[in-house]
Amino acid sequence: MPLPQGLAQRLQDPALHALVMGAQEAAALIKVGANVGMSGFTGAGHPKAVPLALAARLAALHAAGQRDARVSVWTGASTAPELDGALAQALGIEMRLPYQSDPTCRLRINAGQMHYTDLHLSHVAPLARSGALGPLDVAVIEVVGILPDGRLIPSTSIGNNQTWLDLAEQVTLEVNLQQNPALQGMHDIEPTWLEPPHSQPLALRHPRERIGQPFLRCDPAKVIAVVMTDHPDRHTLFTPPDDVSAQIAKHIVDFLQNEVACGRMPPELLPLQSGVGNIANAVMAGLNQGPFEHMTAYTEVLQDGMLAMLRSGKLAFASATALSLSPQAAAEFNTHIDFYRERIVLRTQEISNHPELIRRLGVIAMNAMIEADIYGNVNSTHIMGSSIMNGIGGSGDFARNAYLSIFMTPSLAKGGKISCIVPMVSHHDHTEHDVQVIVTEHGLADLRGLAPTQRAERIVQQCAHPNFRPGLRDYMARAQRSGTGLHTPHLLDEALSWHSRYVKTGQM
Ligand code: 0RQ
Repeated sequence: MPLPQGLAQRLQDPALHALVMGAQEAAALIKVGANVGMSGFTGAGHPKAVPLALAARLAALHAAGQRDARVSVWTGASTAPELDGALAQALGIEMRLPYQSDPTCRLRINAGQMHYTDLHLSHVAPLARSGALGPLDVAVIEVVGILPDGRLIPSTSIGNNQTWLDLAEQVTLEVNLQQNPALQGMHDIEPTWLEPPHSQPLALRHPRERIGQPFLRCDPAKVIAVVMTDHPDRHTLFTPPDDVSAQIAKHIVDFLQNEVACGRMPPELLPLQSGVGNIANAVMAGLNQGPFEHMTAYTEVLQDGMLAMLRSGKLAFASATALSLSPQAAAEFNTHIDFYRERIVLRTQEISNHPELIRRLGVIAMNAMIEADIYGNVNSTHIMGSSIMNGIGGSGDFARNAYLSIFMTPSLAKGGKISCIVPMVSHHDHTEHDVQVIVTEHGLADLRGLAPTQRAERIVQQCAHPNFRPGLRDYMARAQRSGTGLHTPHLLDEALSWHSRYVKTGQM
């Protein structure tokens, strides 16, 4: 049978021709109860057709009364409606890990209808290889193409793909015609890992360096299906920077300028890491307008802001594990892909987020948060202590190991009803020990070298919204008078009262 149009150039390994099939057929090969490792990271490089077909099959089984018609889904990070959304909608997920940002998924998790293990992204592959997560039954991996010798040209994200290909008993490949064949050469896939106590130093000293090959490896005997797709990545729109995010960006640029002036940072800065979301994107826009030249990035996600910095020349090079671009930025990327291939490398997330490398390169970590408390503990994941938003993602990998760890948020949420600076965070992701700088639109609190009560003074003064400063000061003063321990004074009966007040009255 001739290959479907467009697939012949992409699927060059003749041994796999006989395995070409439709998404429904491929989905039918995935057993109920399987652990499925899928590609995908921040809406890029995820399989687009098999998960949808799998969701339809699981929904039909549910409708027929099979209540255990579920699979467990492991990825690199967040995906898109056609993967997380569809499977969650179908009540088809037993366990999801390690990161999601899908509204339906979030709803199901918070309703107790599916499990979610929220992991540091650098921990996922070693945990999976150790066997602690259980066996991986199937990998479903999007690729740009397959070479005559079976090597795989990776897509717009790497994530955990090589690990899933290594561990899975069976492999389904989605060849996506939408992905630009000129992506070939942009990736760096490291050689096989040696596990402790035999692991070796990772020989990267600059974001630009490479330690592997630009292809994913796969044992051809494992491949059970090849599916052709022709669908774009998620391509979420970013909101243009507003006054609040522009102010946050300005505080960070001013602070970094001062770090350079003090000799703590070279003029081109140290490699940048930037988290997900609109604020992180706006900070990159601020840096693009700022005074620094020849910057580099050692990050996990490359959003629009960093792409613009590469285009302007402010950013000389970026290492990441995934692209996460708006439709306009994706078009720009594809039009000038030869330019970007010289300036971007996409790596395995175990490498992009590796503590050894983040520490050695001296990364400046800049991540958004949900709330911080007066002592500088940070909550990145939970609303009012209980409901998951997205997950910790790579923020912990970077914050804990960075040269400089910055967390940022608007001072208010929900139209001013919530203060993002609170007496005590309602969930802990990053402890005070991993948080050096907190920024809101009101100012920047440099917490380095300060004791807890000094940190509290500075955070309230610099970062809290003026409407909430008197309440925070009153709490601090009374906690200090309580005398139960003056290193990090708290009123245990009141520490979370701001959150419970919001839950009861809709206002902190
Ligand atoms: O809720 O959408 O219902 O209005 O939280 O807030 O202001 O849109 O913020 O898009 O920058 O995301 C921390 C979630 C920030 C993100 C977080 C509500 C607010 C809104 C989102 P609505 P914004 P952003 C590397 C780094 C963890 C992973 C990470 C994140 C929603 O940055 O997921 O850093 N980080 N990875 O209204 C109650 C508060 C709130 C609040 C905001 N204090 N209380 N609700 N909200 N503050 C990348 C990866 O790891 C992949």
